[in-house]
Amino acid sequence: MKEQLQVLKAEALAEIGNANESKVLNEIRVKYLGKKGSLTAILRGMGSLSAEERPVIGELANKVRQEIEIAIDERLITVEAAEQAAILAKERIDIFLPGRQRKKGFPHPLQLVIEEIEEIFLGLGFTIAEGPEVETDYHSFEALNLPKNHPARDMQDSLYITQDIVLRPHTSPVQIRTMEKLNPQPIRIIAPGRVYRRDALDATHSPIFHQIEGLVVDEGITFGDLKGILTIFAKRLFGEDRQVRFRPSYFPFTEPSAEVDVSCGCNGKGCRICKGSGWLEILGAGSVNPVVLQMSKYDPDKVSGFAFGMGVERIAMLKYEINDIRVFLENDQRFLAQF
Ligand code: FA5
Repeated sequence: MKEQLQVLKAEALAEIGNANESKVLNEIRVKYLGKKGSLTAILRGMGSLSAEERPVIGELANKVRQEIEIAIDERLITVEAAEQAAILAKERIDIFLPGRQRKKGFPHPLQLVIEEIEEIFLGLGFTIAEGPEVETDYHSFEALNLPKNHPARDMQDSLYITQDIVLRPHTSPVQIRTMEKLNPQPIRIIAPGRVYRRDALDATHSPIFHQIEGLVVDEGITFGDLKGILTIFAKRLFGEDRQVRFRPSYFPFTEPSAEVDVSCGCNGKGCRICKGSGWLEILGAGSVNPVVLQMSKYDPDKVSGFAFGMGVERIAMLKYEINDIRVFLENDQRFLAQF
């Protein structure tokens, strides 16, 4: 039995010496010292020993157990240190590696144009108003002097939700909502927002686009005020050197009505953008029709006003010389990143 113990010790120490992984050392511990291990198996045979031999073998067995345990623990220190070093080497952070660049976001060109126009009008004493995109027929048409069956309703081929509810085809209903809210106070607002029409998508039309409405109501407001404000606006937006011209037009909610053009950047030479005319159309406008004032309970004998409405996409196209409205909807990063 003594010999068996010596052989077991020699085998165990040799295995420990060869082990290079902590996992293997733990397996060796179980193999020799565990409940079902070889040392335990030898000790089970002690019953057959004489009373004198038993304590001698018992002591030897304990010593062998201790020596194997110490050898495993010592070897573990070296092996675990090597394992730790290997992990650190593998996970080392290279602080000189250049970082990954995150792409910065940027505002949409339409947003930039809306903000620029808002800034100009805020500087002229206007405030910003809003209205719903899902509107009543009354606010979209009737109160703007476009009764049911009025031929001018064809001007905006609209998207109806029910007979009386419509996706607003222009921002003009905000005129009515503002008059209802502020009556009888004077008004000086602009109202930017999204509008919807049954127009097919092509280079210059979109079924969803943006307008900016304007409305001024006060005592003694004249067509001259309208010309003054819109001339200042056009020059601030396109450049002081530009000319502004007012052409007679028709809108049921304004009387008289005008369409406003700004001279093209080609200086009348005629180019692709103005299609050779030297002028760019930028908005519709006019003195508020007294019928409209009256319907919203402003007294046309006491106050008068002017209103205007412009298409944001068309203005952005003129400003940035873009010849296809669809690029605003496509979200191509290469296009959007230019602004
Ligand atoms: C109107 O919508 C009037 N409400 C404007 C107005 C307001 C006049 C206040 C007088 C007083 P119009 O239908 O012309 O007008 O549209 C105004 C602008 O919207 C046009 O000049 C154009 O720039 C733009 N627009 C019209 N249809 C489209 C479309 N399908 N896609 C992009 N822009 C459009």
